[in-house]
Amino acid sequence: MSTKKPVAPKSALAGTDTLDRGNTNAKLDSLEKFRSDATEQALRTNQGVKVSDNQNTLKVGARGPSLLEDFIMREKITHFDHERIPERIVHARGTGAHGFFQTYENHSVLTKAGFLQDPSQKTPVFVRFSTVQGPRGSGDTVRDVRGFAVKFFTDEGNFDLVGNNMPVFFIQDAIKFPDFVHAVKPEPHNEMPTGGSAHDTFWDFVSLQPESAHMVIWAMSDRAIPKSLRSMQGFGVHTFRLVNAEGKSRFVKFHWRPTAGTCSLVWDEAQKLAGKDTDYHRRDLWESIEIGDYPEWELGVQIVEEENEHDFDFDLLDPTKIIPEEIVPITPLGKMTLNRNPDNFFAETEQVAFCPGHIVPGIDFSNDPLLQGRLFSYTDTQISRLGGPNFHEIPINRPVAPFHNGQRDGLHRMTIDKGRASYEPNSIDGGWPKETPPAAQDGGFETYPERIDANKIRQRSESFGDHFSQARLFFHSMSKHEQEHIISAYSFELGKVDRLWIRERQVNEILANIDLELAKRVAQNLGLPAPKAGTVDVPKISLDRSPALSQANLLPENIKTRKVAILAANGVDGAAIDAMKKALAAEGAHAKLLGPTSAPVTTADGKSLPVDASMEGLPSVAFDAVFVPGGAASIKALSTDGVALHYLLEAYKHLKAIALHGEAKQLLDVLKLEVDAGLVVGADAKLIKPFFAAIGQHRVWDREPKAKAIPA
Ligand code: HDE
Repeated sequence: MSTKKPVAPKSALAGTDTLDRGNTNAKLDSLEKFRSDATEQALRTNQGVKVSDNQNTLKVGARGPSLLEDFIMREKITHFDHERIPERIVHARGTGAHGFFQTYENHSVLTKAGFLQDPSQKTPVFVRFSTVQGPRGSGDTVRDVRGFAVKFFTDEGNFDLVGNNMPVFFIQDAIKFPDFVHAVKPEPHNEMPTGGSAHDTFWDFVSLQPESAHMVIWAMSDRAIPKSLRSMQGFGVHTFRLVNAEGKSRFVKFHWRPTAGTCSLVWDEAQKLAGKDTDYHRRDLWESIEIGDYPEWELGVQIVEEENEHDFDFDLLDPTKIIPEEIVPITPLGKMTLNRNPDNFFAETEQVAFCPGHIVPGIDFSNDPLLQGRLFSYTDTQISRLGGPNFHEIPINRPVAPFHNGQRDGLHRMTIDKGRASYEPNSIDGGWPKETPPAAQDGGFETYPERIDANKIRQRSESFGDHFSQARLFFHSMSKHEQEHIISAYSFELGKVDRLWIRERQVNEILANIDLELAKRVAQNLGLPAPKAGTVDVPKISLDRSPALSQANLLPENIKTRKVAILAANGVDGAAIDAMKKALAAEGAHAKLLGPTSAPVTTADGKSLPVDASMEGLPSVAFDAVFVPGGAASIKALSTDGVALHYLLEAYKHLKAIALHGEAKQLLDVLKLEVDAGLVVGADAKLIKPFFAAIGQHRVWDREPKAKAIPA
């Protein structure tokens, strides 16, 4: 419930003047003038006519028929009839935020891209995170790949880094994308399932297409159920080029690393959240930004010199492969901070149009055949989604750099071009707008002149032929609990596949080539005979393990942004609540006080404490940890309150840190639980250290075998 009074802006169109866009660029004003605020403004039609009655259609008498003449009602209904646009064919469910990017230092050795030169310059960005499979209204926490698309509004034009939270992809050639998407999308006859890949057509396709093996194991890992959007890594996936002012090109892979660490939900938690809070991820992002807890990511690149292109046991152009960080470490470039929520979901998050082809001088493509196909697809899809070729004029898509060319007209053209010549060369408008020759800095875009001498053929390079060694590397790089989660995920998904031969093919022809033990465990869970050997010779690669792939190694060294539920009933120890809240705030973590109902609770010393919500209103799945303060009467009440007991058991099952203070220790007996590394008991000061240490570990993985016995 908001208690804030709305504040009127200085002028109708100046609503954002006071907002920190993290932007030092005055050119952005051209974009901001599209932002509108109706505070203290009269209700008017789209033609600017003031409306006197917005309640009644124009009628012949109070009980008579309506008149076609009512232009106000017709304008309103006509607009309403067309308020939906086609959702994205993939990545339909998304959420966006504004922010800025700042380079750490001058990277002119690597690239001439202007936004990577001056550490004092803030480049505005708009980011859209998404799931891939589900429609716009689907749940946030389903098992899926997440889109991670960033639009940099640079002074030299827009640069879109349209990536995912996984570093590889399902297919190697763009021509297979419609097949893949048709297979993963809900089945054509009944439009099920919504927001997941646990169905026949997906597993039919991937079991027939071994190049998907590596990406599918990522999708069956914890990476596919991220804890929050701010705790996801991002990857450009393809190999790109960075080109410096001397024209020297290097291959790069882009990486986003969250400062909040990389971690995930547990599966039961993710499934429950999909029902209890469909908006879980977008709410977390929104609320973090509203309270000034700005999510941040470091942008980095893995750099490969041109002459080292062929030094690897995979092809740099193959998007189903990573360059292990142990072989080529990441060079940090700068940091992105998201600090402002959109004003309007539709105008900004829905209408934003990304395209991997939006690049600036100093960045260039590689010949990755998946990337090459994407360069066509994104502009094409906007034409039907956003209704024509002028989508770049929609405020959220407009570059902050000026744009002038001979492109005119078309649906929804907004620019009123004054020139008479919409062609080049011309002598009527003085030859303007003119080309800018490429130059070291600030010149026109020039493609890197890669030499190619080859035949025109439809063929996949033999160097793309190994589909299993990196899937194996991924599995072997996981910690024990991560491997168990992967086994469970394959078993769950394949268990939903009706056709036996698809289950068998995935186990025998894909999993057995990744790892025989993995295949045997999944076979056992599906009641299939265990495979005895793989079906292909998987090449031995230079690395057996890549620790950088395991999320167990990607946690931050703090508990910043973590959320703790405090459970209380009448008679609670108020001082214990204060002490815990203070200690959490000092670490940048957040606490919410929850009672049996939404009514305030009374402390043992008679104070009335307002609660943030009832325990049912904010279930344990919405938190990282639970604290139960003492107070004899409060603990007595909680001991017989089914919702409170379920709260604690569920947090325990989801491997969360739980601290039982003072009399709350009695709950151990009631719940039949034993103290462990994350279930701690004690008095204030003693309790805080182990409790915070457990929160810092994200989840109590050692508890997992025991927690299985707790009913879901
Ligand atoms: Fe996309 N993808 N994609 N994709 N993709 C789209 O463009 C496509 C691929 C990604 O928040 C579409 O505007 C093809 C890889 C993100 O608005 C469409 C191929 C990666 C988003 C499209 C790929 C991505 C999209 C649908 C294979 C990670 C959401 C709506 C050649 C590197 C962007 C739209 C947003 C969206 C095509 C594969 C990431 C149809 C043809 C690989 C994050 O154009």
